[in-house]
Amino acid sequence: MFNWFKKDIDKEDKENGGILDKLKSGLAKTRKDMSNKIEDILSGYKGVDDELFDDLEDVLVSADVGVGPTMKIIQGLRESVRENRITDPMEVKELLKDEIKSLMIKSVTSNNLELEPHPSVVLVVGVNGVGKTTTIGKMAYSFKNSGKKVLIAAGDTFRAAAIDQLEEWSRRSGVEFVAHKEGSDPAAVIFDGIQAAKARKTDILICDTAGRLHNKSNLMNELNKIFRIVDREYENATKEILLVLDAATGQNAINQARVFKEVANITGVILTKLDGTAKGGVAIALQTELNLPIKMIGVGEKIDDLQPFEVDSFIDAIFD
Ligand SMILES: Nc1nc2c(ncn2[C@@H]2O[C@H](COP(=O)(O)OP(=O)(O)O)[C@@H](O)[C@H]2O)c(=O)[nH]1
Ligand SMILES: [Mg+2]
Repeated sequence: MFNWFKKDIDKEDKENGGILDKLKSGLAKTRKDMSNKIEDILSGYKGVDDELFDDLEDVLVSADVGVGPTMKIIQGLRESVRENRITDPMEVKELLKDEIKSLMIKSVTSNNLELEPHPSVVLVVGVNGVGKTTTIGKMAYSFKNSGKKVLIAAGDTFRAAAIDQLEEWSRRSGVEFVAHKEGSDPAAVIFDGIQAAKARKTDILICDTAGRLHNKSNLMNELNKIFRIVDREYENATKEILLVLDAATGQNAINQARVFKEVANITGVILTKLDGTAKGGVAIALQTELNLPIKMIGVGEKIDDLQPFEVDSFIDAIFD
């Protein structure tokens, strides 16, 4: 498994306030919403009955967990309450957390980025404004800090500003950068990125892409050209196709994921902007309803505000 951080996630990192602390503060809005509502419900009941389950169901659905996953979670919860002979409503919360965790874990094979063996190529896709370029900057920084040789390719050639923005991130993260002029063919940029990666013995090539999602066939055409180049020119590279989604868009993020999943073999999701939203529950829907592994999460705009996704710590952070 690729060692994402130099430090263990559980170990306190005093300099930046600790990874778990940052996760908790990044998820504060979701926690406030989800956890408070659940506690209000549980404290309002004297026993565990059907009405309590219905109320919990409403909270999950309103937190963008999705109707399908919510049904499964509540069904599982009912069974485990029965099996464990739980009569105190306050004990239901831990069981609910366990249900969500186990459903998430069994819905995907792994939440780890698969970047080895090197060389590897990471294609970053998603609609405009979700945080692709920012996330690439954060990833580049993180990979570089773990000792990797990284190169980024500016495959969003639609606006000059997008190329400049990525160049700025490459400067900040201290990694190399390949770009063409505004308006040039994105596939040609990726081609050059691959040649440069080979020549420079790069471990990880990260490619930005344009996010103009006019319609499905347009999206398919743009991505296909890039996929063909990568397959032809970098056949043996380990590949990740990461879909970036803005958590704040809730159901919209789910819809975008459906479209991209139909078009491309998405290997993972990066869920951004969790710090500004109470809709963190979309992570549960993405992973359990669409079987898309969340691989990383964005919890702020700074260069170190990107974390590997881990079911246990994520669910603990939104419930405790
Ligand atoms: N608060 C917050 N803002 C983010 C995060 N990720 C990206 N952004 C902001 O989202 C905006 C759009 O990001 P950008 O990378 O340009 O999106 P792109 O169009 O997909 O490349 C920028 O203002 C970023 O600073 C995050 O995790 N948290
Ligand atoms: Mg961009």
